[in-house]
Amino acid sequence: MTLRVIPGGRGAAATSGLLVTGAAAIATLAGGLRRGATQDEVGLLDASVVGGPDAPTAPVVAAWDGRIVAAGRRDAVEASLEAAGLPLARFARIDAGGGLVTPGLVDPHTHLLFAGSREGELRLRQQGASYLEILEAGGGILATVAATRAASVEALLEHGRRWLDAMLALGTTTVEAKSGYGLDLPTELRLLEVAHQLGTEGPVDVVPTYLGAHAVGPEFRARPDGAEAYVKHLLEVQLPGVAAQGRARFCDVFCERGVFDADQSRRILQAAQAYGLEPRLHADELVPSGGAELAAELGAWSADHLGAPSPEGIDALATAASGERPTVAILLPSTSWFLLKRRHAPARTLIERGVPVALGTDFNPGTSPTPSLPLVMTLAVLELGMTPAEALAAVTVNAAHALGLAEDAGSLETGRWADLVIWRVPSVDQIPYWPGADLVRAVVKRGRIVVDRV
Ligand code: IZC
Ligand code: ZN
Repeated sequence: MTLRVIPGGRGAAATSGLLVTGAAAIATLAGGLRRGATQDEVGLLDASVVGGPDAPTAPVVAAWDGRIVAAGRRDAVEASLEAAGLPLARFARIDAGGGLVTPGLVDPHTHLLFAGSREGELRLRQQGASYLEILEAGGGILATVAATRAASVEALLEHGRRWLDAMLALGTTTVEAKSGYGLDLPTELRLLEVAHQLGTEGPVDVVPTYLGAHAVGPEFRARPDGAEAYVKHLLEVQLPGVAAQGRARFCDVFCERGVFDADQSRRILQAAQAYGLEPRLHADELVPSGGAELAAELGAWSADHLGAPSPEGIDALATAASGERPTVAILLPSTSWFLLKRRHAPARTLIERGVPVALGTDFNPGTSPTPSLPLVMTLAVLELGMTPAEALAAVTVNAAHALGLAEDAGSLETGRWADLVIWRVPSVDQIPYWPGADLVRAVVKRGRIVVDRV
């Protein structure tokens, strides 16, 4: 059995149909954003109750022109396709081989683009150094900034392709990618342009986010008013440049004690909103910093990390959760794990309070060098106390909502992109159960088979 990641981009999108048959079950994730008790509902179509994967009533998914056109009982789907003027003869078939079928996974928080690596920091942490101490000493984000500024566009593209391929082979079909390793306008623009280009190349969709406020830039750090001077530079130079370039959809800020405080984060995100860049935040990753409160106040698309939110911050997210478009809590357990933390995000409290929870890899060279959402699901189950079904909803429908892609990604419903994973295991519970294993049988992106291990 060989792994094939099949190249090809948007232009090669399917012009006819694909029918996925032979599934043990299909987790459709239909029905919209999950919160509270519904976080645990995956919309399962189960073949075992209708006579097995090859029964005429077994569940199938049909795609046409890159979008889902039907999901349900095979006999009913086939009849509806014919009735809609889509002859079955125009559908290629793919056999799920008794595996589970889910939507393509959505990774809503990555720092995809960087140069270099930071394995030395792991040793420093084992010896007792903290994340912020390493940053203050000129390591951490600043080390990656130096390497990234020196990297060519070609090198960044090559790096991006390498890791997007790795993510795709693990089931991820849509990725958010932050800038933030430039901290000057030319490099931030270069990172956003590369992210955009990678998405255009496909097959993985890439959503670029501007994160100029990832750390105070090296040119400003020696000054007594360094943080304020850098915020002024962000507002007067970087933001107008990023807005004029037009690649970023979102603006993110690392709101954390010792990085940007809540007041600075508010000013940056409000200025970004005025340019049409929508807010999301690194909130309370390490200590309570007012990040969750600010995310709720601004109606941010997401509050990310939440390793140490205040009780008031949780209250604010819970209040926002009853509104029309709640702020999604994007939890990143591979980061707290890699930072040797014993304390993780309060996933159970958030779910019980009705806050929609998503999960991401936080892929980055310092605190989470893993491209694997299935591994993150395992950590969510083992360390955050989430159920496998809650974790699956967190990397599909809720992650898509957190990126403003609810109409396109995250569920197997009519009209969504035909992005799906065929797993080599038959149940949702088995995805987090096999940590680090090779569980993907095939991946379909916009109706095309792009990974095929059959
Ligand atoms: O490079 O350290 N937390 N940003 C905020 C990171 C982690 C990435 C890094
Ligand atoms: Zn991050």
